Parts: sequence; C-alpha cells; structure tokens
Amino acid sequence: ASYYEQYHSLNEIYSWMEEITEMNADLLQKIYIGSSFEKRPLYILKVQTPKSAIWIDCGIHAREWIAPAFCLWFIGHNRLWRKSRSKHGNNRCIGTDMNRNFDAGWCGKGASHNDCHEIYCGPYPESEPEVKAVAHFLQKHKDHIKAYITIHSYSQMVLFPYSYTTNKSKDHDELLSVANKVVLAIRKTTQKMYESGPGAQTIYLAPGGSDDWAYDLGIKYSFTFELRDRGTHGFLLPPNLIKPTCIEALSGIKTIALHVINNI
Ligand code: 0X9
Ligand code: ZN
Repeated sequence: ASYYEQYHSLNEIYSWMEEITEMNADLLQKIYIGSSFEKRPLYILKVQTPKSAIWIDCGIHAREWIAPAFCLWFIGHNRLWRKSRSKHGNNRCIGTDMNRNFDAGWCGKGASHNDCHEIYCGPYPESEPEVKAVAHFLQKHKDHIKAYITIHSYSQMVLFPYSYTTNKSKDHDELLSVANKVVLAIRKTTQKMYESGPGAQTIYLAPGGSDDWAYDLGIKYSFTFELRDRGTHGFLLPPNLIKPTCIEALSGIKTIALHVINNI
C-alpha cells in the first residue's frame, strides 16, 4: 500500500507537511495558525490560488481516522506524473516530456506541441533546464563517454537509435548484436524475457529523446533500457521486485561495458 493508503501518526504527518511543502514550494505554503490545547502546532497547507479559496479540514473528531487520510491524499502527488515541472509563457498545463525535449528530430511525429499532453515537446529544444544540463555535460565530455545508457520503465526492452525516424542508423547491425547480447545476459540472470531493437520499430516513433541525441553527438553505444514489468503492475512495480530487476539490469550494463572495452 502506498503512503496514502495507510494511517499516520501526528509526527509522521508533521514530517510529511514539511517535505511536501519543500518539494512543492511553488504550489504549497505551510502556514502556522495557532496551537492545540496540548500545545501542538496547527498548520494549514495553502494550495496556491489567485483569488478565492476553499477551506478543507479533516479530523475535527479524533477517532475518524479516514478524515486526515483524505486530507493527505488530497494534497498528495500524482504518483503517475511523467513530465518536468516547468511552466512556459501562457501555457495552461505544467511540465514538458524531457524525453521529447532533446534536439534530435525535435517535435516530429510521436511528440506533441500541446502543453497539456504527456508527450509535450516543450516550446523549443532544450527548453528544460534539466535537459540543457545533461546535454551540456555530455557535449563537454563526449570524447570520454563511450556509452550512453538511459533507464526507463516499463515493458522489458533494450532499445537503440533511432526513435525519431524509422531509418536504420549506420551502426544498426552492431547495436542490434549488442542489444541481443544484453537480452541473453538478462535471460541467463533472472529468466526474464526482454525485447531488443531500434526504438521507432520496437516501441514507437518518439523524437527528441536523449538516446538519439547522444548517438548523433557521436556516442555510438547509446541505449534505452525499459525495465520491468510488461504491464501487470506497470509503473507501480512492487518493492519486492526492485532487487531482481536491478540485478538483471546490471547484467545488461556489464554486457555493454564489455563490448565497449573490446571495441575501442
Ligand atoms: O517514450 C519514451 O520516452 C520511452 N518510453 S517510456 O514508456 N519509458 O516513456 C521510450 C524512449 C525510446 N527512445 C526515444 N524515444 N528516443
Ligand atoms: Zn520513460
């Protein structure tokens, strides 16, 4: 059960208030409004609104535990959030898909100019500070960096360029053979089946991705790992599957590292 599907002590709720306001400083404000008979601080969480407000309190009656659980859940994060947290110009919605924001076939088919979509490419390439920082670092160190590996979930795949076009890259045959070796290593490690292939053919057309950008920069061994599972739990992979998933991913990374060592 997630944090929001459990009851919490007052101290836990105080810590949660601290953390969630810190992590969402642009949206949330913790305001002290007095103290209880037992001298415990009373806080409200103010969700930023331009003008009028709605007051919600939960737990005036102590034994009604579901009430504070609702207040936490109401404020709580969207567990399935995908994008960055940026707001551009007069956009209506928050966030850019950072794997559509790299300067590699930027915002072609498989991305969206609509800021409310999950695959919004942003107003221009590298509009996201996170993307810009990664791109700058890779650019600066490209002669040293022999492989680029980006870890995602889910669907159990080992992908390589291109994803912004269905054309084969000039290293297609070698990258396919490396990806196939990764799949074999994973199967030997945990018996899990992964699929390999170029992004556009294997998953879908998706321009502006970091793997394609790194590849076009000259980092030949560029891969996207889509880890477990294949849809049973999807993005909500249970904690007991963290270890086996990491072990198989590591075996895949070692396979790439070995290939790189033997081919530079
Ligand atoms: O759509 C994506 O960005 C990735 N799949 S996910 O479900 N993790 O969102 C696939 C990325 C493949 N590579 C590129 N599109 N460049
Ligand atoms: Zn992803």
